[in-house]
Amino acid sequence: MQTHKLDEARRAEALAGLPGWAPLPGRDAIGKTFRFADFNAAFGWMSRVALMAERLDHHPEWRNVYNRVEVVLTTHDAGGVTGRDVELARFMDASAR
Ligand code: HBI
Repeated sequence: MQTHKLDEARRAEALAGLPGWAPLPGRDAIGKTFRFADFNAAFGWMSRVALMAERLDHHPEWRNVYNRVEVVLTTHDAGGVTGRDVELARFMDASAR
């Protein structure tokens, strides 16, 4: 798995396949806001993502307000966005459907 920072072109390529994800101004990170039917659906999804995050040893920064979850992904060890962020973002998208 990729643990080195993606260059500009590779990050753009990865983002093109991740609808709703965008680079965050002022941070070397990507972000997306997920919306669910209610708090129960939001927290259920967060629980599934948390189990995967532990498996991957790669963890999100996130903030939950009722049915909304604001997610920031970056690889602190690499100082930027890596393949690990892309992998977790893909899992988040797939498990939110
Ligand atoms: N999660 N997002 C993210 N970024 C990291 O660099 C990271 C992580 N989870 C665990 C982890 N690194 C470990 O390798 C140690 O640094 C704790």
